[in-house]
Amino acid sequence: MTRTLYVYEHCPFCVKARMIFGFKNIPVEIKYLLNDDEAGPIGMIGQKMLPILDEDGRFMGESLDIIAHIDDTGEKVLCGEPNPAIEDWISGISKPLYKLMLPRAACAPLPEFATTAARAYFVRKKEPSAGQFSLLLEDGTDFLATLNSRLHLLAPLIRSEAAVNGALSMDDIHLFAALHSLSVIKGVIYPPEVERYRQTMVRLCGVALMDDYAA
Ligand SMILES: N[C@@H](CCC(=O)N[C@@H](CS)C(=O)NCC(=O)O)C(=O)O
Repeated sequence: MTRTLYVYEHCPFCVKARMIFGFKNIPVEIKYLLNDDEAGPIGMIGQKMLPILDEDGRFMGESLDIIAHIDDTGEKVLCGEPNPAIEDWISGISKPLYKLMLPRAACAPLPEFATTAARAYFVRKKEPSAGQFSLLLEDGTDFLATLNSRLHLLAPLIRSEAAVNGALSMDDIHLFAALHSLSVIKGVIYPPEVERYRQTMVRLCGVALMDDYAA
């Protein structure tokens, strides 16, 4: 069986799909598409949406479907119970995260933005909902303060650096994807428990953070 996962590096849904392969040590080829490549995804699943898993020419979209499908291959690893407080924490940061992450991702040297046209496509598509990127980049102080204070509330919820609730669960998928998005934002301060969790998750799932591009 040959597996290819089509992704954008900045995309949290793509991060989620990538994580399950790392957790389970299942080989997969990661391919980055340009952000303005509409024909590729539409040709595979009928819409311009990543992630897409290609298994020997059979295509599957939707990150949660991909995760469930791969976790059902061999022994399951996402066996832990979710904690509603983690879901609440993630939804509590979604607005400041979205506003700060998108304009920074758009400036980062990510493979989906390898051409000027691909980067411009992303900006054109996201600005109507997020706001003008140049303005968001100029004044994000309040959003950043909110994120940093929320991170202090996350620290006591982390029961183990290798699994937020003590045993790997969907909460780890959702939480690490949010922390991955946060990693492109300069000035985010991670309490020690959160930092240990981030680094351990990188080792376990094999998905690198964007710290090096933080702006
Ligand atoms: N429900 C989908 C959502 C995936 C999604 O929203 N992907 C975004 C990237 S973060 C996308 O491909 N949007 C189309 C675009 O960027 O043009 C999933 O979980 O897989």
